[in-house]
Parts: sequence; C-alpha cells; structure tokens
Amino acid sequence: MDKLIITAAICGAEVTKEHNPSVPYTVEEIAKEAEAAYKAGASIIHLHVRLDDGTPTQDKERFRLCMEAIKERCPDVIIQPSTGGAVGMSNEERLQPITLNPEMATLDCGTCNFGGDDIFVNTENTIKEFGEKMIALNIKPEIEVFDKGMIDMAIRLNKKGYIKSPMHFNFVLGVNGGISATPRDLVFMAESIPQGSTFTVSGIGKGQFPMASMAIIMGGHVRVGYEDNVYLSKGVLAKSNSELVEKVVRLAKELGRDIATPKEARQILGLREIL
Ligand code: KMH
Ligand code: ZN
Repeated sequence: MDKLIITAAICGAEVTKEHNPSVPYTVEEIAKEAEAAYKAGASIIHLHVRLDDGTPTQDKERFRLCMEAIKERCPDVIIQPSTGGAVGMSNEERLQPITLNPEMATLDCGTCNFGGDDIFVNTENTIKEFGEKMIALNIKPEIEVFDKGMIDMAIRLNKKGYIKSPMHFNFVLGVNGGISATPRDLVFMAESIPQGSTFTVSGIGKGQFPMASMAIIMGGHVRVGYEDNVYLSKGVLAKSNSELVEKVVRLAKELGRDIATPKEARQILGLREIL
C-alpha cells in the first residue's frame, strides 16, 4: 500500500472565526497554519484565501502573497489552490490561481446543493473549460466529487480528453446536499473509480475521523482541516489545523500506515517535479 498522503484544508471559504477563532484569514495566519499542518505531517495544503476581514476571494494577487508566504516557511510542500472558490463566484474569478504555476488544483465535477439556498454550480461546460486549462498548464487536478454522479462525469470527460489519466479523486462526504459520510457510501465511491486512480477522503463535520480511518485502511488518502471540520473531538475545538493532522498521523500509526513526505506524495500522484 502506498504511504498516506495527508492534505490540510486549512481555511476554506465558508467556515469563519465564529465557528472556530483559529480559522486563518490574513496572509500571516494562513502561512502559520500551513506551516503547522506541514510540520504535523501534511504534504498538501488545499488553499483558499481570504481578505483580512474573512471575505473569501480568488484574487490572484492575494493567492500569490499566500503561496509565497507558505513557500517561504515550507518550501517543499505541495500547494493545491481551490478553483471552487466560494458559492456564487464566476468561472473567471475562480480560475485566477491556476495562472500562478501550481502543481495541483481542484476540479469540481458537478453541481450540488450546499445548504439553505446555496448551489455550488459546476456545469459540464465549466468542468470542460477548467479541465482543458489545467491540461494546458500541466496542473494535476484533484477531482472533487460530492456525489457518485460526479465520478461518472469525470470518467466521461476523461474519455473525451478533458481530464488526463491517472485520475486523482477527492470524495467529499457529508456536505448538506451531497453523498453521506458513511462506510457504505465511501466503499461505493471507491469501487466506482477506474483502476489506477487514486483517491483522498474528506469527511465533513463529525464524519471527518471515521472517514479518515476508513481511507487509511482502504489504501486511500486523507484530507482534514477547518474547511471540513473545526472539532478535534466531540465539543472540543481544534486549536490549530495541525491538531487535526496530528490526529490522522496517530490513527495511521496505530493502523500501520506510514505518512508520505511531499516528495513521496509527488511520486504517488505523478506530479511534475518542481524542486
Ligand atoms: N467552497 C466550496 C463552495 C474546491 O475547493 O474546489 C467549494 C470548494 C471546492 O471548496
Ligand atoms: Zn475547497
């Protein structure tokens, strides 16, 4: 079994300091959280950025500042900017960070409800546009799927040449509008991807650590972080994203799975070598 790649989704676009005062907003806060998560064992930082007041933004210059600040503190970490941004953003807005030469970026493969009146819109043409641009820029997409039909969409677009093989999926389980964070649904998702694909698992809220444990056992990879969950355990807020990463490292150790360094993660995912 491959070593375990841990992704830290340190900031997100929807979670706020009201949910957990340690959610990072400023460049300095984001860089500090990224470094702490990296030191705890994360090899990938899934990155959203904010204005200082917490407003989510996909502004290229804000991304540049945050990426430079992270690279200064942890030069070999893999930075994976979001192209999902926040609900309601235009495609043009969302695509800005891919022009900063990242090794990876997210590619959301379908539309879904996102709680209340929110809809996270990713039409087939949007996915094609994002996929083509990532191929042109030699960026490995992390294919975010919130439901099984989104896997099928990715497979169709892979056959049509909009997404390259081998594909790397992120099963986001437990969004209010997506597939549930249950063992049955995780197994269903894992059995639905083409042979030779890799996957990581993002359990939302209380699903985070049960789904992480299953991913460790199944040979998948794990994403944790404030974007998905702000609690270390029931009723206990995590003081930093690093506490969430440390918990995954402990689980992996107990279950006999070694943790991948960024270099090893690059090999497992077939990223272009940048160092
Ligand atoms: N903020 C969500 C609406 C991604 O990063 O690509 C979408 C999201 C997905 O977070
Ligand atoms: Zn995200």
